[in-house]
Amino acid sequence: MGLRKDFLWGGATAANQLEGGYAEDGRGLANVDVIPIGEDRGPIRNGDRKHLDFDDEHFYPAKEGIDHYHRYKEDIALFGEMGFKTYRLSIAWSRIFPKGDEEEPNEAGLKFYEDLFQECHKHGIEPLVTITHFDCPIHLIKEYGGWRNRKTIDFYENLTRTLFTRYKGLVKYWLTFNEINVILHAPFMGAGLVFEEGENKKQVIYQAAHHELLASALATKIAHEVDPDIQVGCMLAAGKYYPETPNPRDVLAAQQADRRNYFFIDVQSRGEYPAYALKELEREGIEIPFEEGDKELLKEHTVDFISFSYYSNRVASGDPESKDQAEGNVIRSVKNPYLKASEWGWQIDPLGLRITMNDIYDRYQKPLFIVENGLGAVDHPDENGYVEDDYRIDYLASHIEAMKDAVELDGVDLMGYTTWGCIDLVSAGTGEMKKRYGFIYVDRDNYGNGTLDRTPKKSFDWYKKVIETNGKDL
Ligand code: BGP
Repeated sequence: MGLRKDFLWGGATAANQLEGGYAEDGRGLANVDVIPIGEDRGPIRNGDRKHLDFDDEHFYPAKEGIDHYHRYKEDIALFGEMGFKTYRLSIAWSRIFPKGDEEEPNEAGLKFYEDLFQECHKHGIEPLVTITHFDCPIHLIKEYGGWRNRKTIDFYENLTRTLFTRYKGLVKYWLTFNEINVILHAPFMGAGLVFEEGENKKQVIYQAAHHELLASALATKIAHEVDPDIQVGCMLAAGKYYPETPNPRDVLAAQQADRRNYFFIDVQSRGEYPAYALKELEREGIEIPFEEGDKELLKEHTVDFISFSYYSNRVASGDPESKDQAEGNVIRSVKNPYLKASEWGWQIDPLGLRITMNDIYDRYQKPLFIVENGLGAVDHPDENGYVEDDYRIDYLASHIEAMKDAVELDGVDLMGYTTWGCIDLVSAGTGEMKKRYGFIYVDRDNYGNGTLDRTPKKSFDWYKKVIETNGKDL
């Protein structure tokens, strides 16, 4: 009993939130680069405002991130010191194909990740790589409209074939799209979508989603052809919906909200569009641009495992009266009166992790991988830069406890657990540095000031012990 002997403990990051070096070694501009900090962030992320270049009025945190591009060796050494078995990171598409539609890749970009993967292996760390984590070259958006255009599948195919071939033997675990369901809530960030005035957004979103789902299946096919040892996963911003009350109206609302979320994974894992989605889209006059061979591609190349992020479960109400809303990971929902919340209003629900794991495992019966979980908080370093982050330790310990229960008491097959933002990085939601998740403090403020020095926090030693004891000593 207990977690697998080869349980993959580690941490997770995303290229655009930590690398910096946005214009170095031939890298092109991406959607995530041009999402500024401040009040314009929301409308731009949502695709409601066209903003495809830098301007002097804004600060763009992704430009420099935490300078991981130049300091990755130091960072990976610290991960190694904690005993990480895996490190989840993402590729910046525009480092490999600066515009996205070139035939030949940029060697300097390929080399950067090759060196980084080798560095991981030097420390006994297995890379877990997200191919696109909210990342689309700007040129593809300007020229083709991002994922709304079916041609983007060809460019992604070229990207993935290049990656699988080049990194054969170096990377075993791949994820095709980070939080694929985020396309519903932040379509510019999720899929490079910018809306024209008056167009049917839902039509554009589901058309783009169809293209992403095909691209994901195609990548899975190519990965297995290039190297049968590769395992490919999908990635969901998870969080089960509780009905607000036992009123059947609320129960139905929760079921519908769950389905809207699971739709993507239903396709990626079961290989076909679920009946409930086809009915809803038909009712609303949304057309999915199926072409010959699409159904077979989806059916034949389903994912090997299901990965997901978990920050909190959600609440649905069938009552049309508006309710108190809680903030959350991209998605807001009705406030749960039984839960406390983080400084950013995200509700904290460790038991919900067990509930979500059971729900996903019941639904798909494939191995699960928790690839994001953590507490965004303001840290207060002492004069030596040391942070006593007991609040973070408490959060993580209670979630790991619930995760172990799902494995040991409920029988869920779990491959691993990577905490979000294992080193402080830029927040995807707010663009801030002060919202920190890391075991390692980075001296950097919201507007790019600070030495960028790295200092392990109290949680660093705690997590090291957790890994050493395979989750026994919390
Ligand atoms: C997920 C993203 C991450 C990450 C995390 C925390 O949605 O996959 O990129 O940022 O949430 O969110 P935030 O940075 O808004 O606190």
